[in-house]
Amino acid sequence: MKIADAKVIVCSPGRNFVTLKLTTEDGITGLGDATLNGRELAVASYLQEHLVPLLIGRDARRIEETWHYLYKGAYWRRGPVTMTAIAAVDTALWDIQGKGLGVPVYQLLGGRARDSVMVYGHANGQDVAATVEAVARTVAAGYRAVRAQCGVPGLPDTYGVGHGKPGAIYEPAVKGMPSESVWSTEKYLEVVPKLFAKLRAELGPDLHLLHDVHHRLTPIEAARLGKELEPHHLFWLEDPVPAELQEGFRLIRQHTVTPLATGEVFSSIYDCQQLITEQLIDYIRTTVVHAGGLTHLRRIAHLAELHHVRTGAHGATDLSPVCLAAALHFDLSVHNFGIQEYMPHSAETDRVFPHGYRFSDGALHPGEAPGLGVEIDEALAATFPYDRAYLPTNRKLDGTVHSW
Ligand code: CS2
Ligand code: MG
Repeated sequence: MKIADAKVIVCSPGRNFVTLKLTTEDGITGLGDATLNGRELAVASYLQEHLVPLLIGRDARRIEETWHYLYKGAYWRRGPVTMTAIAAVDTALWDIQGKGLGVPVYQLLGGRARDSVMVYGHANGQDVAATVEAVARTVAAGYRAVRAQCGVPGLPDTYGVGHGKPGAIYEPAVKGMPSESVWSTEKYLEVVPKLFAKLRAELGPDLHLLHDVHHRLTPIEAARLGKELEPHHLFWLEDPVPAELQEGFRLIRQHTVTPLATGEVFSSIYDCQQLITEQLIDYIRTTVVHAGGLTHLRRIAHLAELHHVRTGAHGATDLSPVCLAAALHFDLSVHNFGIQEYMPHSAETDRVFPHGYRFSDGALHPGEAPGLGVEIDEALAATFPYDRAYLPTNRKLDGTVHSW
């Protein structure tokens, strides 16, 4: 079953997505997400210029061999651009394999390890009271797990909350350039424990509560936050510190039993090897599109399983429905699944990527269609051309550049 065609599709139905579409000589198509938010065209060009010529004529069924051919064959290993491009090829090959055999991809990955995939939704508000209301609304919509982010008094905007204008969370002052946020660790650390005390008191003990620090603290600051949140029993505290220094998590661990999650920006098992083997985290957030596809993500999950670490794949809206579908097949089949992030895509995005996954009762199911269960409407995609956009940048109150 040879690959006859490989097409890189860039579209922007509300935000930019890069999709790889492979077609075999007998007409089976497979899709892979290749979206790297804010750096999309680097991956599109890596695929178009460097991988497409290698794919034509290859046997689409040799998924493991192709992964190593692209990884080792590049000589230059790892990195988000390379690993996102490899992920796209790998995901598309799993899709083709499933369609060729007439089964959903999760059946190829060992079958169902559970009935459905518990997801967490997002809720945010300008202040504590508004955030508590937003979480209650999310629970009323059926979620059993909710990530809560709250505005910080004294700061004009905050990660996950923005300025309060719906649909314009990160709208830049100059179109096509990055927006700028302002940060104060002191002000942030004042409000977050108050938010979770209120959420627990109002919403009871059963709801899973999560929070994303978005890489902004130092280990000792994160340890203080983790300790102060202990009475409120978080499901996890996410990205408390930037994780390039994996051993930095040791210090947080020494001080708190609040569960820790990290890994959405990691591109390979080597970014989290120490975090996993030393049991410095509880959840690994690597996902299909940025960590080398289903083939590599399963390797990470298997290492994590040996060390009591569960999965909690990234699922923000900058990961396309192709990635979400693939993530659901992974989540359904891997033994040490923890939770899946879920932010519904915009109506335009859902129209461009018709899919079979469905939300009900706080969980998603990938559906029973052969392959991944997601397609792309290329004619519709072509009506949404690429539109350059950056992620925001962040500065402390004195102007020092900080992690966003
Ligand atoms: C976030 C993301 O969903 C999350 O946990 O950290 O929203 C992240 O900021 C974006 O995916 C970046 O592209
Ligand atoms: Mg995050």
